[in-house]
Amino acid sequence: MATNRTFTMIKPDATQENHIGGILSMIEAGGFRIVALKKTLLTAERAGEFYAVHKERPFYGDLVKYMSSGPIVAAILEKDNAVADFRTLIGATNPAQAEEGTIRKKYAKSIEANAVHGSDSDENAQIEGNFFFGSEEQF
Ligand code: RTP
Ligand code: MG
Repeated sequence: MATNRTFTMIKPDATQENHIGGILSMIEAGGFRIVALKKTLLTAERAGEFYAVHKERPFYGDLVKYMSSGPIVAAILEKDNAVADFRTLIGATNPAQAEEGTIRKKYAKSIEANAVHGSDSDENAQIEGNFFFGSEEQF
């Protein structure tokens, strides 16, 4: 179920640099409806838990440090084909390869500080959304 939803975070650098509004505007203009939204701070422990799938990757330690370095904005988004369409809207992980018109092309600074997260499957979208939001916070 919930195959029309995805989960995103506006990462610490983009949040710190006042790009929350710009990024949310691109998300809404892209046809996504905001189901849940909050600004919050991940502890290193919580960031490690969120990215546990990447535990064996060489960048895991740096990623956990970066994602807990300042507040993030978490959101659940709704649209037909949400997961795939959102990954198209955000662009490639490495901003050097991100297409014109994508969020990462406009706001990402590096392969790590790449402005936004987007879920990679329907299953993970549901797990990640529920990591941040109770059912009473999703509308
Ligand atoms: P995300 O999960 O944040 O939406 O990004 P993604 O699917 O495009 O990329 P993924 O492979 O899942 O990597 C998760 C995040 O780890 C950081 N990263 N750093 N230093 C590096 O080589 C490297 N590679 C990935 C990025 O912040 C990436 O978004
Ligand atoms: Mg990913």
